[in-house]
Amino acid sequence: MGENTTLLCVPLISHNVEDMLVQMNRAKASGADLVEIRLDHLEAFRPSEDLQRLLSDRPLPALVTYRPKWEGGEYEGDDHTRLDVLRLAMEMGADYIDVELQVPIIGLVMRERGWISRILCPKFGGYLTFGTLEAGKESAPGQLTMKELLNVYNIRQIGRDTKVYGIIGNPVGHSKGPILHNEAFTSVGLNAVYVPFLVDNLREFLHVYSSPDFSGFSCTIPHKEAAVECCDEVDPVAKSIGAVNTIVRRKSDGKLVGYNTDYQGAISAIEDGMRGSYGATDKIGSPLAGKLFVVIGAGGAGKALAFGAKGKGARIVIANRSYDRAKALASLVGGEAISLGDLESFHPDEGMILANSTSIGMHPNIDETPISKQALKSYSVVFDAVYTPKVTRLLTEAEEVGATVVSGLEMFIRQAMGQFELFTGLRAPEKVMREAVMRNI
Ligand code: NAP
Ligand code: DHK
Repeated sequence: MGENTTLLCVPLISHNVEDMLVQMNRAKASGADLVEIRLDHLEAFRPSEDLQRLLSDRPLPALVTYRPKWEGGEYEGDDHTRLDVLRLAMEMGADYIDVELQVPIIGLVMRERGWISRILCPKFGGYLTFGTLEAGKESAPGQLTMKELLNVYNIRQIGRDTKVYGIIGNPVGHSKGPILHNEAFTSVGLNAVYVPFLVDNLREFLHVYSSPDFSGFSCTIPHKEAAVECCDEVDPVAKSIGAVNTIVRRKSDGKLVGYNTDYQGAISAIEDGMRGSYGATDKIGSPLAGKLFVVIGAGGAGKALAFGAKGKGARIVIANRSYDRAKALASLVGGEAISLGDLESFHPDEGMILANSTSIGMHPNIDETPISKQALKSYSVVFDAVYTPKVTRLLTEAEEVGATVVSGLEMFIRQAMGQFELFTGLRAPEKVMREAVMRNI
């Protein structure tokens, strides 16, 4: 991948000169190209003395900014004084000064929606992007840290011909996708980057980002169902599930093709869990065949699990908070619908399989669980799609009553491996992807 010329700038927002000088050295050590000295954050600022101390022997080139309140800064004085100070900074050797209306234009968008402007800056010839020394040290909302820019997004390697992939959702900041896919791209030497797209309207997003450079997307809540309608073609299984979590821009004709890798991820994880080990090789027939497979939830993940288990010959029961959705999904897979309340007394078989596909128990509500420990005794295998925390209360209690448990993390890794192969046509680097997730979960 080619190098780029975009500069990495660490914003310094200390309230005194001593701390600003300490942060300047930390910025140098972090790999930054320059620092932004935000004079408007300094308390008891003495222009001549303080600029002298800040600019002499500085370890990095300095952009001097004196941001007024009316532009989101802290300075409340008159503008003539402010501009005089910036002139003084120039005379004292500042490498750059920031004047609100002056070129070069440094086009950056604020907050989570603007993350892509800060990461993809080098791809579009951006002059500069900001990276903070740590979270909480931002000089404007939406700034990423130097570590994220360098180590997660490999920003030094992004160039004009870098292909862009990403996760589309709302919210999207929690996703581990950028960590996992960017490490995978790097490990196979692909000139590509995977970024978070905070999106409200999927159809509008796909219309705006219609360039072939935007090569593929993961879809999460709340866009999986809408994605079925937004793709030019949809894989038959994804169409029957009614949920797309992977969109690929076909190289030959630019068409958007939708797939669902959630169901493969979840079902293969459960099968291997039942065979006693992940990645089991004796894949002769499915251990799900003939079993009673109870799905809690009827959303995107629930549909994937129900259709996936059905395809393996299991008998399906859907339990859901909204009973009408349980009935609709059950009828699609030739199964039975029950209410959440029915779960507690539902044990027509021994050795049943339970799969939670609701967000119950997901961080921060980690004390919640969709079913009592007593009722869990009727299940031999329990899967939880929730993977934050890695071991939910449901899985903890299932293990305590002797069930085999399968984590949503295993589903997440496997659905991502399927996506990687659809994105790139290459075999997924499983070891790299597993280690990347385990380091960051
Ligand atoms: P979704 O389409 O919004 O479906 C959410 C489901 O959860 C619906 O059936 C909903 O019931 C039910 N639900 C939500 N809050 C509930 C509550 N407080 N009490 C009872 N039921 C509740 O979401 P999704 O895409 O299927 O994702 C669901 C969960 O699976 C999320 O936690 C997501 O993180 C996880 N997931 C994990 C992976 C993975 O790779 N491990 C992949 C996909 C999803 P109603 O129908 O009544 O609204
Ligand atoms: C979560 C899902 O539900 C998957 O279907 C997506 C996304 C990835 C995530 O990165 O959190 O493929």
